Amino acid sequence: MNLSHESLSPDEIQRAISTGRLGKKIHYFGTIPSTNLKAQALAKQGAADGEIVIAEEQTHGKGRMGRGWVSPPYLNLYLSVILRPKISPTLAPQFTLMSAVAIADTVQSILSFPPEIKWPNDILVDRKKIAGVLTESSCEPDRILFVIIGIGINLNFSREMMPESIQEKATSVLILTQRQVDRNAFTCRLIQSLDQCYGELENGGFASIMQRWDSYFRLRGKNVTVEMPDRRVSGRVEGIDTDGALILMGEGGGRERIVAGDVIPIDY
Ligand code: BT5
Repeated sequence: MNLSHESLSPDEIQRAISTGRLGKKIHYFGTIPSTNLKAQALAKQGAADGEIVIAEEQTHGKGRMGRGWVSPPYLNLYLSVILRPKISPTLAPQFTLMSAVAIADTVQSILSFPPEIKWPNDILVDRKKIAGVLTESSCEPDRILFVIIGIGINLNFSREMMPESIQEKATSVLILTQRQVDRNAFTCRLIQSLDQCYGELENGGFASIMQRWDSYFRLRGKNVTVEMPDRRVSGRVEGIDTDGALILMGEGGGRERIVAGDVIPIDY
C-alpha cells in the first residue's frame, strides 16, 4: 500500500470544527517529547480551558505508570487537551471515562462495528489496542486547577511499522479497514465529540456518559484480576462507580473499589 505522510493542518482543523470550548487554540508541533508534558507546561503558564496540543511525533510518549506510548511521525494522532472544569477533584477520573466514550464514538463512526472499552483507559478492537488515554490532573484540596487528557490513537499505523513489542497487542484503523484515514478529518470528529461529552459532563450528565460507556464495556459479570502497583486482586466485575472506580466482588465475598490498575480478564 502506498502511504502518504501528509502533515496535520491545525488551520484546516480549526476551520472545520464547531465547538463550544475545545480547540479555540491549537498548539501544533513536529517532534516533541510528549504532548502531555507540553500541555502541562502550557497550563502552568495559564493556557485556557479547551486549548489543544498536537504533535506529529513524540520521542517520549507517555503511558500510565511509567510506561511508554509508541509514537512514530505522520501516521497517528497524539493529542492532549487542557481542561479547567469546575467540578470536585474527586471526580477527576470521570474525564478518563468521558474521553474513552468520545474516542469509542469516533472510532465507531469510521469502522462498521463498535470498539470495546477496557477499564479504565484502553480502546480495543478485536481485543487489540487501538487507542489509549492518559489523564493527569493538578488539584488543590477543593478544586481542580487543570486536567490534561492525553489521547493516542493508531490511525495509519501498519503492522510492519510497529515495533515487535506491540505488534501482537496493537491495531490501527489502517489494519482494520485496509484504507488510509484522513487524519485531519478524524481529528475534527474527535475534537467535536470530546467537546460535546465535556459539555454534557459539566452539566451533570455523567449518567448519560456512563450509559454510553457501559454500551462499550464487555467485562461486566466477568472474572478478572486487577494488578495495582502494590497488590493484585481477583473477582467478578460488578460495574463502575460514579467517580469512575471499578467495582469488584472479591473472591472472599467482599466488595472492592479500585481507582487505578490493569485489568486482566480471566474468563473472557
Ligand atoms: C495508555 O497507557 O494507554 C495511555 C497512552 C496515552 C498516549 C497519549 S499520546 C498523546 C499523549 N501524550 C503522551 O505523552 N501520552 C498521551 P497504558 O495503559 O500504560 O498503556 C501503555 C502500553 O500500551 C505500553 O506498555 C505498550 O504495551 C502499549 N502500547 C504502547 N504504544 C502503543 C501504541 N501506539 N498502540 C497500542 N499499544 C501501545
